[in-house]
Amino acid sequence: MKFSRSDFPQDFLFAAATSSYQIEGHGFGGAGQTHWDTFAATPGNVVRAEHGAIACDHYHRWEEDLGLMQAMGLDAYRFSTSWARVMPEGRGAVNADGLDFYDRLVDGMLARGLKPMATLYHWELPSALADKGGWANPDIAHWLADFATVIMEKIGDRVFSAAPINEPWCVAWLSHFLGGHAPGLRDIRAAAHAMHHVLTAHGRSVEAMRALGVQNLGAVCNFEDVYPADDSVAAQKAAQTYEGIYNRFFVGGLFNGSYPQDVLDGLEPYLPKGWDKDFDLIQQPLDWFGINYYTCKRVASDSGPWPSTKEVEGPLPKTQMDWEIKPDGLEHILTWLSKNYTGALPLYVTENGMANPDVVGQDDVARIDYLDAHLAAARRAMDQGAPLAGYTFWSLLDNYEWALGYEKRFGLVHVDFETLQRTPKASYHAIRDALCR
Ligand code: IFM
Repeated sequence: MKFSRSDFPQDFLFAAATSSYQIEGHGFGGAGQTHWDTFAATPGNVVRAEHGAIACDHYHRWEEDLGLMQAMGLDAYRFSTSWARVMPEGRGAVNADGLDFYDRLVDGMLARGLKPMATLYHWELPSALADKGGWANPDIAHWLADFATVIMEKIGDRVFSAAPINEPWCVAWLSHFLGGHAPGLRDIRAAAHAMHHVLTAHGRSVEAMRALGVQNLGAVCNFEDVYPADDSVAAQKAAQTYEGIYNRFFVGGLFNGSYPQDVLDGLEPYLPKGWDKDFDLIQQPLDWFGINYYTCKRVASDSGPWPSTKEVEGPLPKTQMDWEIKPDGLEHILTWLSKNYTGALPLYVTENGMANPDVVGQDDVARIDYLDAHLAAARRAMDQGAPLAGYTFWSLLDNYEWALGYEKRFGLVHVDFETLQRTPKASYHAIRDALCR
């Protein structure tokens, strides 16, 4: 690796991230059914109908996994809490084993010098709440805030930071408009409701956690570096619409107290009644903002109703996900956000990494190069004034990549999904060495 810890300020945090359903093994410990279990059980939704029942069995192997991060020299661990593990029906009864699991996990992090960075919701909605309309139901704001209270009463005194929801675009648009994630809807009204409720749920949960005295609260959104696929006016308009939905809608709500007009042009008729009265709730003061960045997108116009956009393949080298590798997109997103939305608020790269079809013992050059190039881009953004306070590798382990099953390997540590054996890859060793320098 070309980067070293000394390239960054002394208090800059290096972390690795995972999420509950992707690694824990949802079949263990009395967790309730989630919409991902039923989405995966429905033919055609997930590659080979793979699911998270065992995943990496982190539920039983968490000590080994924390040990791997400690040995790498990381400062923090970004993990998520499974709502259905803690509250199997989403509301009401609490599963003591679930709460105890996160209690042990947080103590385990602290004992190993890892700062716990918690995300409340990383996509596995309890089925009982999905039955009630899930993210399309306005009550989800209260349901998530109640879960926030239950889990944070247990671990909130010891977490370094907390954010309610990972990647609102995926929770709302990908899952309710594009149909690619649970609940697999393709419905603009459900999508518009989810786009708004993901932010009201964020606001209520931040409010609930503040009331408990939980410190260092933030939000985490994903961003893509978006370009028109060609020079036409139509492609420019399509790219602007795509970029509005993906990059500007959620930060508009969180930091400006409004949604971008070019998105409202298509979405407003489908938003829930009274949406424009909710911005005081949505705009809770935050202590930091998290950016998940992986790739860029080329967008052309498409026939059919709004948003009339389609993605076009680009020329750059691609990862196993077929995502173009565009490190300066991270520099662009970080500087654009700090100039236009977040100002002096500390920023964290809360996810960045690449999938590669790794085989144990094979070199890991592509991942090392990818990470090095993105860390250099993050450093350049800092030089231009972006107040970046930390960077998080996605992901510690190879894991369940949602609708793409176990095939796409994002880990710094290889997982054999037959034996569950963990084997650190060359990128793991390279980062460990870089963090000592
Ligand atoms: O695996 C996902 C993660 O759950 C959310 N951010 C993107 C990652 C890679 O697709």
